[in-house]
Amino acid sequence: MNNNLTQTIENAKNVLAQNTVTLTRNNKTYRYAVPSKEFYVHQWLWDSAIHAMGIVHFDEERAFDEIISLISGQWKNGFIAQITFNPHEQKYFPGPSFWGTDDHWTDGIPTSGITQPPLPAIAAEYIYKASTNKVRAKKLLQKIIPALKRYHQFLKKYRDPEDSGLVTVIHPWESGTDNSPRWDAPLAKISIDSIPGHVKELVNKNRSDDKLGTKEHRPEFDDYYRYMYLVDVFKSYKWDQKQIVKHSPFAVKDILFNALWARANESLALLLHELNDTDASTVSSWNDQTKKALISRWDAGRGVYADIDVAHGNKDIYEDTSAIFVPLWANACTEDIVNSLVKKLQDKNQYGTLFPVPSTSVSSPQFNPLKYWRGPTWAVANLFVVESLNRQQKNEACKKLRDNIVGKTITAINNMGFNEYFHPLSDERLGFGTFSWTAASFLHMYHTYGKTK
Ligand code: 2M8
Repeated sequence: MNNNLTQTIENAKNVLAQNTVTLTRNNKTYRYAVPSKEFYVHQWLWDSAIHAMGIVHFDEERAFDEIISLISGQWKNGFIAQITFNPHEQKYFPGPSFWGTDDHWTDGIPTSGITQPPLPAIAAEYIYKASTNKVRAKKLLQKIIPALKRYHQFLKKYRDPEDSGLVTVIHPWESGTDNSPRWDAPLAKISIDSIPGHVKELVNKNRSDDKLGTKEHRPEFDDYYRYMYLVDVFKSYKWDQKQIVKHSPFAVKDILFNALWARANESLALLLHELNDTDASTVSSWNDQTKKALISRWDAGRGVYADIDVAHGNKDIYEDTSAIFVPLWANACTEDIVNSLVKKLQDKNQYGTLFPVPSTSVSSPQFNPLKYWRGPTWAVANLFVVESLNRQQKNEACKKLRDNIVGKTITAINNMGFNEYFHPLSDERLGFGTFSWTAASFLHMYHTYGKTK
C-alpha cells in the first residue's frame, strides 16, 4: 500500500469523526454523522446507512449508533424520515419549521415528512456480518431490528397499496437522486404558474444551498419551487399517507428505490431469521414479489428498467441513468439483462468514462457533467454498482468491472479528496466538500474489495 493511500484511509476516518454530532434527546445520548458541515447539518436516512457501512471497519459499536439515532425519531405509524433534525442548527433549508409535521413527532424529535431509499436494513446486514464481536453485535441488532421491521411494514402498507411489489415514491427527495432526468417528465406536469405565490416567496427568501455551494452544481429554482410545492400539498393533507399517495401530483415507482427495497427485504428477512422472528417469511415473500416486478420493468429494446409515473396514467419512464444497474444487487435480473448492462458499463460513450460511473449516461441528451444527479459521479452510487456487480460475480465480466470501478473510485478519492460528487470526464471535484458518505463509501470499498487487488 502506498503512503498516500494509508493517509487517505486515515483522512476518511477523520472526515467521519469530524462530522460526528453527539446529541442528547430526552435524556438519551445519540451519535451520528452529518453528511457535510458545509450545508447538510442534520441526520439523513440513507446517508447514515452508508456511514455505518464505512464506520464498521474501524469502530463496530459506533456503526450501530447511526441506525440507533435514526430510529429514535420514527413515527408511531412506522415511518422513518429522510431528515431527523438537530434543533440547534439553522443553516439548512428546508429546516424543521417548514414541514408542519410537529403533530407526528415522537417525543418531540423533529423530522421532515418524507422518507428516503430504505437502506438501513441492508446496512444492518453488512455491519452485523462485518462485526468481529458477534455477541455485542447481536445485542445491538436486537435494538434496531424491531424498528426496521415496523418501517418496512409502513412502506408495504402505505406505499404499495395495490400490492404490486413496487412501492411508490411521492417526492423527488424521497428518491435520493433529487433532480435525476427520470423525474423531468413527471415534474413538468406541475406547471410553475400553478404553484401558489407564497411557496415561491418562501423559496426565494430562504433557499440557501445555491449560496453556500456552487450554484451551477445545484438544482434549478424551478426544481425548488416544485419540491416545496409538494411539501405544501402534503401539509394540507396533514401528512395522511393514504391521502398523499392517492393525490400527490408527483408519484412514481422508482427503479433505484425499489431495487434497494427488494435488497433490503432480503437483508431484513435474514436478520429476522437470525433473531428467530417468524415474520422472516413474510418479509422474504415481499422480496420475491418485488424481484419479479422489477424484472418485468426491463425494456430490452432500450436497455433500461423503466420507472413508472403513477400520478400520470402509469406512464413508463425510459431515462438512462445509473439506477438501472442496482436491480442486480437484488438479483432482479436475467443473464441477458446482465450482459446488456455490462456492455453499457464498458462503453466510453455511455458509462465507461474516465472516472466512472456517471449518474446519467453520457449518451443521454439530459447528461450534464456538473449538475448533481444529472451526470456527475458519486462514490455512493459507485458503491451500489460495485455491490450489484459483485452479486453477479459468476459472470467474469462483472467481476472485472467490479474491480475496475473499485480501483478507479479509490484512486480518484485518493487524488481528489472527499467531495460530494465528481466530474465523470475530468478531475474536477464538485458539490460540497468533506462529505461523510464519500468517506464511508471509500472505506467500505477499500476494506471489502480494494485490499484483495
Ligand atoms: C441531497 O438531498 C437533499 C434533500 O434530501 C438536499 O439537496 O437538500 C441528495 O443528494 C440526497 O440523496 C442526500 O441524502 C442528501 C444529503 O447528503 O443531499
